[in-house]
Amino acid sequence: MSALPQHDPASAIAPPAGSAMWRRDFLFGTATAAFQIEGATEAAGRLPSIWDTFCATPGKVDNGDTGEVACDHYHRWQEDIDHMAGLGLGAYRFSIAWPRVMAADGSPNHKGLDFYKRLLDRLADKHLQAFVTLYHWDLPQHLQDKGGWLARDTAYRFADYADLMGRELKGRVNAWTTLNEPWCSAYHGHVSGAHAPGLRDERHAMDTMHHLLLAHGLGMKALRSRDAAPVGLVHNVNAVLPASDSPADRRAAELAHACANLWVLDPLLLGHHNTDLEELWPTSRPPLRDGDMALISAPMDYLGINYYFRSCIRSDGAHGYVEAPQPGVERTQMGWEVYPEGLRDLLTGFQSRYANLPPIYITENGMASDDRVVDGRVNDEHRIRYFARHFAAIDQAMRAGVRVKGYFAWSLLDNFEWAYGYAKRFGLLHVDYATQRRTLKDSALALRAFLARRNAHS
Ligand code: IFM
Repeated sequence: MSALPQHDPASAIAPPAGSAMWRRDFLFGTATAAFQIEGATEAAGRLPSIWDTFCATPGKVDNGDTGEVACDHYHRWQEDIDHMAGLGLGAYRFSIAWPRVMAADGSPNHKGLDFYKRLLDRLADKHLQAFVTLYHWDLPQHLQDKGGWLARDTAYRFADYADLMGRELKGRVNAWTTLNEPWCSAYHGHVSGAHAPGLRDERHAMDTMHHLLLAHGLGMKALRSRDAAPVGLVHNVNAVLPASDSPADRRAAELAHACANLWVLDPLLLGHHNTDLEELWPTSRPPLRDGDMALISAPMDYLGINYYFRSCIRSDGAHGYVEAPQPGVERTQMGWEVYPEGLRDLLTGFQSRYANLPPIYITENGMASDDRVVDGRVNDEHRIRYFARHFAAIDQAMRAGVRVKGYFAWSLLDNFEWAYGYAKRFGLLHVDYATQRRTLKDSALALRAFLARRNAHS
């Protein structure tokens, strides 16, 4: 059994008094992704994904970790949903594994689909809204073998998948997300090579992003033809600070902002690609065809924002930028700076830049730390402070007029943190990977106490 923290846990984590986040119609949830938690990578006809291949390639993932077992959520999903309900959460954001639900010929894999149908039905029983992401990076390997996101055809295969999900899961989903963090798929998957499929070439940048965004547009259209639930996309945003006041560093920071934030948001919300990127990647141009931009910029019902950190940026002396080490700032286990005000500033900045900014959900925010169970308890007061400070920043953005409708903590469980394997722990629940035992961290207990107080007040 986990003990409650000594201090008043609800007050320690709560948003400021009077915040709209105290109202019951502001949604609180947690988020996960299929490959990071499910395990059972060979169950019931699941096909290999690019992340299975990447994990099997020596040197790609720390410690040689794989997704084969992960948090064994494929078998423990009922217990995991019970935990969420016990915390008093109102929603769960998770992703469907494309290789689990669709055969290589495009036909449905009903055994795989049944897993998600059961999950969705239990979420509804427990009054948890389901925010369902179609693509959180686990592209079927057979599509990678035909070019992956470098091939325009993959966008059409994604539309087929979206159409199938809309047909099969119609009426069970509260909100659809086409893509999670296309920035990471394009940049880490195809430019830096840190993520699957591990390609490293800046000439891939605009091709992959354009095809991903096209997949979003086509997928959103397909979903809307099948189901009435709102549809959006989730983008990871970063705050950027110039390392100095010099014109070169300030320009470098502008380019970093264009790359991190506007590369995805301008096409979606302005209907054109951001031209600063031509300075950054002179050899990469989007493979635009007639009609693409109308699909890509079709109005979304909401925008999902994932926020974790700020980067300090200086010029690299040429046309690019590099991160400048900034000593003395608070950092998480990932080495990411804790800077909640960055979220507020980005949200208010987007509100000014985009006249058509849709309502926003914070679809991920959280921190990794080296959490341990001691006498049945996980003391993660740092995470409680982290959440409280980000709630305050979101509240300030809302008071400045940004429409934020909900917040999803990353993550429900400690899980497979991609190229870092299992060493980085982001969960509200600690996972002992040897036994699969879940332990509520103090942050989970504090969130539970706050939600109980909120429910009692409203
Ligand atoms: O674990 C990831 C998640 O899959 C996508 N957003 C960032 C998280 C932390 O790195």
